[in-house]
Amino acid sequence: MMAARIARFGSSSLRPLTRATSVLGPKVFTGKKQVHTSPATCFPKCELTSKRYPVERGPFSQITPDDIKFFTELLSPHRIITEASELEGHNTDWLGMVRGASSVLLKPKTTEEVSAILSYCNQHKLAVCPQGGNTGLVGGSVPVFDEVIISTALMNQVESVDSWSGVVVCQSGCVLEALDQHVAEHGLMVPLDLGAKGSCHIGGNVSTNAGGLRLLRYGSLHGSVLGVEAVLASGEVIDCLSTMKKDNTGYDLKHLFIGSEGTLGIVTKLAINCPPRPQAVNLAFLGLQSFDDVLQTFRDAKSKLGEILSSCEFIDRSSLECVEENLKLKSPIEPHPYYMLIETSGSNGDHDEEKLNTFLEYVMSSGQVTDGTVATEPSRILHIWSLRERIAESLIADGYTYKSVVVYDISIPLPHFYKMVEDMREHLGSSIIRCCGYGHIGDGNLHLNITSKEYEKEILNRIEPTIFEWTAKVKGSISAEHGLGFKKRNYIHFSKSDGAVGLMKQMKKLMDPNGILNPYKVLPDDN
Ligand code: FAD
Ligand code: 2HG
Ligand code: ZN
Repeated sequence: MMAARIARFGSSSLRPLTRATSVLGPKVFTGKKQVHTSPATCFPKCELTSKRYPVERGPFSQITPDDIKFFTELLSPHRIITEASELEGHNTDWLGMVRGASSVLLKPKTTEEVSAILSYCNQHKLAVCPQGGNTGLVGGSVPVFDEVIISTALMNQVESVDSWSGVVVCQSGCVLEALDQHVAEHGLMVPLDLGAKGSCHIGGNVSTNAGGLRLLRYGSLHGSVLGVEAVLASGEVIDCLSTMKKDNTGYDLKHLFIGSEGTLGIVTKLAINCPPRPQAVNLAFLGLQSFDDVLQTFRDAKSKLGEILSSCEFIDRSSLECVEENLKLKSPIEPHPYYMLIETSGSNGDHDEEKLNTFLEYVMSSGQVTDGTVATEPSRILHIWSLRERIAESLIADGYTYKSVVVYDISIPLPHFYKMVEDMREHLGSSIIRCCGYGHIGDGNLHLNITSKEYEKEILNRIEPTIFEWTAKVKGSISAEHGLGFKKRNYIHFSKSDGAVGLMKQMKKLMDPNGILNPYKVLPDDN
């Protein structure tokens, strides 16, 4: 019995593989992108944010023909969008849960143009909403009312790649996947990977401090980003575009722009430290019977795989069923209550294979893992990754049927990790369709998703603030990697002290005295 199980793992020869292609490339996103370009045919129009949520418009001016004239002269007509049908996708978020009513979108190409736009908007008290790939999940990337959308779509130039140091300097509108392919030509990789790679922009990633699938190995963007160039609300360009790994000259201001979700400045350029692209990548997909087994397997993966462990992801049965049912993807193993993806990346295929096999033999012989498979061919690796990366997309498909998907992205101490899903499922009972959990278990980051038949305030009231109280009680974070945006701003106090929030407000006042940059986002409303 055991020999047969191990054979499933051990028989494959682990071949060197450079994972240069995308798991969820533009092809898959084409479908989703249609939501943004022709929402009426693809997704039911969601209610306006200003109607659905209690929020008051700030004291900003409204756009006038003179403003349009100024922007048109600055950018030329084809880089200013005022057509309602074209704007629709940029007014609506990826989840289809928030919708603004902006009547103008600007597409600058250079830092100087961003500076001129902001300087004008600041003088005329016009609020703005910076937008990258519009894949954010907390309602930060779309206007709440009629803010001017400033898109980085045309700021997609790579300035330099230093293959000695591994540092790439680029504009903020580079699509993550395209940037990764570009640095691959120099034997490097962008130290960030996530399911939205085919659409999200590196500037959006930095502005949200996105975590993703390999934070376990390469750390957060606060470590990988060496330099930032950003434009303040006043139009002043702040050049912190250091390319040095060591630079202790004064306050490290770049960190203010990493994770501040466009509320302190618009990020225009970045310098990123890229590690060498691994030569050998292997991916194991495991089935487990209990959550204790999941935790033990994670601990064993860390100790037995050590430096080659590059990702450790978790999926529960309901999440996998959602991908199987809604996207028709097939699991390579029989149904289990829990699944794990364990990826190794290294420079020596034989060495990695030996280590991975030792680990797998151990977890199988101890009974922690009851089934599994190792992908060695690129196509199988991509298929297995798609089972994990496309869960968010499959839940949206649930949303087509059930009309409402709420996403909770929570950091939680590992012993409590799955208890939260179980408690929430019990708490919500039959009022919902699905309550499932998956995520970056290697970083203690749970994605808890709840789908329901309709958007019902009553259901939301049963989830929030209970879920945040629960998280605060175990000293977790109410936003692990997606940020606060519009939807979570008033819950910040569950994870930050009054003193910390007070200082954040002072910093906002100092850097954006008129509050034009992404208003109604990140910071809580003044009550
Ligand atoms: P947008 O959504 O356009 O904007 C996000 C925020 O950043 C907004 O507040 C916006 O105003 C601001 N912003 C954008 N560009 C700039 C700029 N140049 N300067 C200043 N502010 C700016 N996130 C994770 O952390 N990990 C994941 O694993 C992950 N997986 C995902 C999978 C899918 C399928 C989807 C749809 C989303 C996922 N996300 C994940 C969320 C999202 O992709 C990330 O937050 C991403 O970093 C957003 O990038 P974007 O370019 O789409 O930014
Ligand atoms: C992921 O890791 C994303 O797939 C999306 O962060 C999370 O939809 C979610 O809950
Ligand atoms: Zn995630």
